Amino acid sequence: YEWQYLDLMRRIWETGDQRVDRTGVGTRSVFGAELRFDLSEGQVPLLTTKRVYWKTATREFLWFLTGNTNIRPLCAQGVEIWTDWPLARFRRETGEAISREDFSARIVADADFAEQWGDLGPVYGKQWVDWPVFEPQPDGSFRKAERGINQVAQLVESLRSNPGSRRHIVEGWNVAELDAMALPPCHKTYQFHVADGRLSCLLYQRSCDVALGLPFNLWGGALFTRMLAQQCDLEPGELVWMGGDVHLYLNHADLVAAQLDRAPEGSPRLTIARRPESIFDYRIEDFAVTDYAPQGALSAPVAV
Ligand code: THF
Repeated sequence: YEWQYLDLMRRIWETGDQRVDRTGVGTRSVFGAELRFDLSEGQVPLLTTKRVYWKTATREFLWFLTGNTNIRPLCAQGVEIWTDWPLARFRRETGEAISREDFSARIVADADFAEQWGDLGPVYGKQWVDWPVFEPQPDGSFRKAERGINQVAQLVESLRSNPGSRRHIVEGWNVAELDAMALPPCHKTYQFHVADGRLSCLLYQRSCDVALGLPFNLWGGALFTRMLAQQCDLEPGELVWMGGDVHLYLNHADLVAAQLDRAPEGSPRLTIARRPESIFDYRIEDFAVTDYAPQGALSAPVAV
């Protein structure tokens, strides 16, 4: 299954069109791609051609489900994959030349500082569990309701009560709030499908950093599907991934060359140790990966 990933990587590197992107780093990209992964019998699309930090990706995913949009709980767990965006804003607005380590430490140590500088705006978590609702008032104006829509809770409910529905969707692309987000959502739409007691997921990603982001996003899609299947008494089916602008950053050339030189080895499995009360009660200790002996880590800089 992992060959699909490597083939996509090779195709982008060899045939993608090159341009200077938003970040100024430059990319090669193709438009429109599809990958499919079997999730039955514990299989997960966890790459073996480099070490993928699946616990980091899991912590990020559980953070989405809390609805929190501040990097503080991530930094407190040693997860720094979102730190660069608040850090860039801090440096830009204060002119202070703080290191990433010191910035992250300050976010963890100082709640007020974190509140002021650690928030990413209404990104994934907020839209997933608290999509804002506006209620019409007698005078014709609109007022923001105290509680928004919990799409994830509704999804669990709809999978249980109406599995055959074609509306099992979690959407991150809140058009009205895009400007307030540090980054508009990349993995913007998750659609679920039940057939023969099997739960499948279609993950649509508008923009995809194939070297750094995609391994995390595939893991996230598989994890979400497994948690939902467990909560709804379904068997895991398939993960279908679709990308819009699917790209490789030009400064990832060394990673690409090294990874395309490797061949997949083994098939990792994901097990979930217990069945929590709800989709919101999973903890990092609940997840275990077996048969995972990845080839060496390949590091590359993230474009901000
Ligand atoms: N922006 C860009 N340019 N790429 C992305 O992958 C990306 N994301 C999120 C938002 N904007 C993005 C952030 N997610 C890593 C992984 C995921 C990220 C950001 C960075 C990363 O650096 N991974 C390294 C190190 C992991 C670690 O230190 O734990 C890796 O080797 O996997 C895609 O959603």
